[in-house]
Amino acid sequence: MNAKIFFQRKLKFGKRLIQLHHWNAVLFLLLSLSGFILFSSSFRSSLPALRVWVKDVHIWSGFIFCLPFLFYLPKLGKHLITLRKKKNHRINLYVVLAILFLLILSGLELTYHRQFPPIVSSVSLFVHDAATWFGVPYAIYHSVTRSRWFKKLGENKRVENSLSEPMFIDKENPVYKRRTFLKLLSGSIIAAAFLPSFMQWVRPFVPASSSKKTPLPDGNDFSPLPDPNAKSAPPIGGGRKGEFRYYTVTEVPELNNQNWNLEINGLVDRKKTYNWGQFIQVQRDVQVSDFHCVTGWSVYNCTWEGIPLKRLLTEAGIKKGAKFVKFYSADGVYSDTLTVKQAMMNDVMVAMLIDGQIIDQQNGGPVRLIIPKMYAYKSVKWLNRIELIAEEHTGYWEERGYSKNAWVKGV
Ligand SMILES: Nc1nc2c(c(=O)[nH]1)N[C@H]1C(S)=C(S)[C@@H](COP(=O)(O)O)O[C@H]1N2
Ligand SMILES: [Mo]
Repeated sequence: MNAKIFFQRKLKFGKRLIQLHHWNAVLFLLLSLSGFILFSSSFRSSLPALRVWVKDVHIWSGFIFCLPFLFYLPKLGKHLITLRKKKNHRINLYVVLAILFLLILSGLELTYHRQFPPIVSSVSLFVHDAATWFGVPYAIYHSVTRSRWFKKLGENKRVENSLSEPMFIDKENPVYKRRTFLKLLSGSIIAAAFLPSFMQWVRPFVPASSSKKTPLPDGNDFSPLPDPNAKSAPPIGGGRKGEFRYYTVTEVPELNNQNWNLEINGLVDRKKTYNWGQFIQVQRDVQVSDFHCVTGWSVYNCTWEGIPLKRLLTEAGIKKGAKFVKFYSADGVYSDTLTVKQAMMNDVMVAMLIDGQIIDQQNGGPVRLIIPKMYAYKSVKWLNRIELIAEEHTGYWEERGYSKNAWVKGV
């Protein structure tokens, strides 16, 4: 082939790659921003309805993001040939492709996570997070060090080459030294900016540090504290594995003997209000179960101690017309419902202790609902009222787009 034509084709190929690359950059930015909003707990509480919408945006941009990637893959071989003399560019390409592959694969699993057992989703979420923690700072570093502005700063015009020419690098050249220094500097600045939130993410996965974790200040104040059952302390489940991500759509309520009680009313034969002193007298059971959030994280082997809901409902006497059970939170906002049949499942529990300790304030204490077979958006925290009703009530998250079907596959 004529050398000139060959070179022109190569240029055209390069231009197309650059166009693809720009699309990728825009989509990657959109994905990072929406992903950050989904990850951040402050957005979760301040803009709850936005979250469901942002999740859709994230998933759709993820799908669109795959398109340039699919166009590119068949051309990968050709691209690698143009890079054969640029080792650093090749390494960069492999790193980026590996990150994208992991992000896309885990992202697909998370999109269709209901088809998989929760442990698979836990792994996917971990991979998705880890690839993001590595990929986003890397992408920022990449776009900074390849920007025109940065290159000017390094005054390295003579070192920069066209796509095809072999790179000549003189490591003693002051321009090269300056550029390397600037790269190191920007790399460190970017890494330092991400470090604090990265450490926060990584903590639950480091066994030694999670046990040393100082508990959050607890604004709840109840006395006397319940004596744990022998099966709870030490916990028969051997202690939970994993960390809760504390979620709330409101301020965290501060509860105590005065402002908390548990009401059972609506379509029941015997309405009942328990104050704290009475409530801790009710006979409690202990059960070990896993806790699954629909966003992909789980806490395994929780030893819960509390009152089976069935026992409370049977005591209150369910009237004929009652078809649903509505659960209220002391936060005044959150609620959810089960059918009476679901509410009578043996493992639905009004829980008061976890692993032998009273459920803390952030975790929904003193009393929260536990429904092991369903996603945790059903398990109302700061539970203070159980009402038997005739017509279905739509729960907080279901109203905002979560599925009414909350069954966890394979549990
Ligand atoms: N009152 C109240 N209960 C709630 C929520 C909430 O925001 N408010 N979030 C639900 C969701 S989506 C999950 S995953 C679990 C989280 O429990 P945790 O905050 O103890 O980890 O609580 C559920 N119960
Ligand atoms: Mo959740």
